[in-house]
Amino acid sequence: MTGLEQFAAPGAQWWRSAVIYQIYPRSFADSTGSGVGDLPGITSRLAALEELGVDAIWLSPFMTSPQKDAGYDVADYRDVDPLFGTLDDFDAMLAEAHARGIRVIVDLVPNHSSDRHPWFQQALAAGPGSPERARYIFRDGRGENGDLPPNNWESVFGGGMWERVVEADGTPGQWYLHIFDVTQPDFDWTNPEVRAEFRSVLRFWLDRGVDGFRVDVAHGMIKTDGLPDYMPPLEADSMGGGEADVPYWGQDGVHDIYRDWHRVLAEYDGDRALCGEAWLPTLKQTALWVRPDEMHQTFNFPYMMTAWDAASIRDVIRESLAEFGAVGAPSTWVLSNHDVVRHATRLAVTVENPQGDGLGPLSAGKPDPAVGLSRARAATAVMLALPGSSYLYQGEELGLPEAMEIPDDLRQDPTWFRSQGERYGRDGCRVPIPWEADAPAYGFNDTGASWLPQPEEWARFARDAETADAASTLHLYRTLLRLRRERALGVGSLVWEDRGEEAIAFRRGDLHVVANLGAEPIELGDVTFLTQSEPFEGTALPTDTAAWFIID
Ligand code: TEU
Repeated sequence: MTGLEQFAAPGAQWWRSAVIYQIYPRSFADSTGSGVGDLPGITSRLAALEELGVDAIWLSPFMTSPQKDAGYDVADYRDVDPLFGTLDDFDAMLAEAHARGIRVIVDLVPNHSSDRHPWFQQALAAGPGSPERARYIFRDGRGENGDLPPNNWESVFGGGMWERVVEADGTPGQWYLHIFDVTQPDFDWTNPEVRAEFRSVLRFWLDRGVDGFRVDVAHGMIKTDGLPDYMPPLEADSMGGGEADVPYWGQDGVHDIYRDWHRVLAEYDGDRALCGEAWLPTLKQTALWVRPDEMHQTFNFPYMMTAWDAASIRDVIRESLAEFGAVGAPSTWVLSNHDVVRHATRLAVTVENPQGDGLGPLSAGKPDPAVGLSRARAATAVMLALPGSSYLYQGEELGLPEAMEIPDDLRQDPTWFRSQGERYGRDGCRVPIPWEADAPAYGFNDTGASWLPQPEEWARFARDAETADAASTLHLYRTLLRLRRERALGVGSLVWEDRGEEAIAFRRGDLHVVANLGAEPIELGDVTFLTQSEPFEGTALPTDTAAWFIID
């Protein structure tokens, strides 16, 4: 038995086939009217997700944080930030989700903490050579007076990866490493104390009943010994795509950490799962994160980053099934998240747009929104027919595009600030989502406040408007998810079919799936449609359209 056939038992290990919906708490639903979403807001809107038909939700961080990187800078791993509510609110949300048959995954950020974390404050106070400093990566500077950074690494958000501190006596002192913002110091994961602390954090949330963790920067926690100089090649993107050996990405040492965590989760009932956020250049490398004793899932970023081109998409699907299958793991699939341009926009951008650059008022290559939306709907119709687990990002079920016209003075992403406005960053995919066409803030709250401005034309994407429209993106998602469940498409294998160079075509049992990425219609013959990504007459599949059908 090879590949995915072995996972044929429905219900076993839910994460192998689950559709997992990413909630970005600050932009989902706001119960207080502050302009930032919160946990009670999520609880109040869970019915909509049950109706949509997802198996689980993943919540981006809601733990105590100064919010310098939208919560990916955690100051207390065991509490809820007052912005989002309380631990009681979390427990209530979890109970309500479970009552509706929805599992809950929380985001764990172990690569770095906030500089407001007590450990980092203690490290600053304790001084060079102390056990407190040894929890982070402090080094003396280079040069005569130590005023040059310890090496030449560059932060993912722009600028250098080191910050010099002022010692307790007021003199310029050591430097600390931060892969991301200066407020996000990296932990030293070779320190057993750090390992023990995170085992305890895992248990804290497992004891509360969470079903698993999405692990942030799961490729970054171990750095090459000696921290050697390294400069990314110019053509590389910010997450290390295309680079072979980067001293802070994908180091072998990370795997021990996940083996350790695997054992912690295995002590708990109910198939708790780890999903890694590991940006790696190849699928072969990515699959190392999900060997049988490590994580359960890892994001398929090569799939997400594949251009709208039939041959490339067929290849990445084939390779994903082969590489993940070879280590006994399900493939995952994802088209959008809070770090990338929404796929209803991205798939029609007409120039190169490196991940993390985002799109803003002055960007080149802005897409035709109608083309983007058709491609996005077709892409999702392909994705939800694939065996394995799929991730959805809040708002994509409404067909939301990237918000491309956010004024400069309202931007929030540290990428924008650290690159001096050269990269717009990720705010455009993080705008609060619309619920009601005619309500303040489109029903995000009842005051109209919103931490990022909502585009004026978003009324037509509101959930209530789409509920009333049988041809809406929301109805398409509901139908795809219902059929996927009825036909147990999350498990099993696929058989490729030939519908020409410009098509993605495969069969799942008697269900046929075809997407047309070419300029000419594709004649499908005598078929009965189960669903079409875009309604069309007759049996010729139009450009940028996908269909699920049975052959008569
Ligand atoms: O992202 C990790 C990561 O390497 C990238 O996605 C990166 O943030 C992006 O490419 C910048 O252009 C995770 C989180 O998903 C992201 O939101 C956080 O900012 C980051 O970690 C730091 O915690």
